[in-house]
Amino acid sequence: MSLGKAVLEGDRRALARALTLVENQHPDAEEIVRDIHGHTGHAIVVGITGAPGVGKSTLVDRLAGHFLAAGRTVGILAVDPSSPFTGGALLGDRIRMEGRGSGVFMRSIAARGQLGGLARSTPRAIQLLEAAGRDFILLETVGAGQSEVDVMGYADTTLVVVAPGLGDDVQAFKAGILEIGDIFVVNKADRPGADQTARELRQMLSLGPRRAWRPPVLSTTAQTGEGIGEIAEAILEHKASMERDPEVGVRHLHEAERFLRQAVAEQLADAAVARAKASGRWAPLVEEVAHRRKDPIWAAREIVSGEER
Ligand SMILES: Nc1nc2c(ncn2[C@@H]2O[C@H](COP(=O)(O)OP(=O)(O)OP(=O)(O)O)[C@@H](O)[C@H]2O)c(=O)[nH]1
Ligand SMILES: [Mg+2]
Repeated sequence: MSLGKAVLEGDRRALARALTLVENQHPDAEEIVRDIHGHTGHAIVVGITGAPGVGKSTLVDRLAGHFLAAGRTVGILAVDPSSPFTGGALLGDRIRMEGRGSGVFMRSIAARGQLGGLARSTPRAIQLLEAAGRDFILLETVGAGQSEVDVMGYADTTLVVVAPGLGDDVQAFKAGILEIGDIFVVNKADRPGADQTARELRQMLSLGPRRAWRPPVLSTTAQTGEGIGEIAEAILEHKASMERDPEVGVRHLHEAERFLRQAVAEQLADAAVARAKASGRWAPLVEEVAHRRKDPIWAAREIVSGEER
């Protein structure tokens, strides 16, 4: 039986193997994704982002527990843009999550050093979890950099989590996080200053563009589970609101176009780089760019055209 088929039948070990192939960008991954593609697109993908230590994993764990109790299945992806440095923390996360039993499938995926690696592997990992029959997919990423914003582009609903005392985070909010949030969560509501942080957030949001969906600011104490039900409700309300939105069809087309464009770019890039390596031009060009003898854009032209300049 093919790995894709086994994933569709809910085989957890097959799912784990397929995710590893996707993460490593193994050539076989393409075939698996092709086999399962028709069985994807039904799950609710929830992105959870925010600065380190605000309580994202605790919140994810509680949300998973909430959905499980409602008889739904959950897949969790911890997306780590800088894995070589935080592998230890993720391992701790994983152990914590596995306490939830078989209704939850938890997995972390790392960048593996390749540029754009996460942009490639994240949507495929989501598809695998969908094919494996997960109703909700929770996607945790750290921070507020461009790669996190990109990863959150794959979520239907994005939760931006903050903790009392915005402080340095205000800077992060300028970096586009305010725009991507569909639901704002002030976690650690048991700590002093939580109400003020919520007020500050609401004020910042009121300055933003008017959208059909007004992102709510909700408070939680993830450690005790306080406020988790409201978050789950807001996620479902956001989904319903998106479905009522007449623009949704257009957005799906845009999304499909973005995926297709990305897949074309990847395939062209892979072919051009392979050709340059085969002809022995790749390593010298890398060297020339490294020593600033050649501009990367010109070096890329040479690789794409196959002609020496
Ligand atoms: N007081 C308080 N502490 C909390 C709450 N939620 C989480 N914490 C604690 O905050 C710390 C960080 O929680 P995590 O869930 O690991 O935070 P995170 O955002 O996933 O962290 P990174 O993945 O490392 O960015 C842990 O010690 C939690 O126990 C809360 O509601 N109140
Ligand atoms: Mg975490």
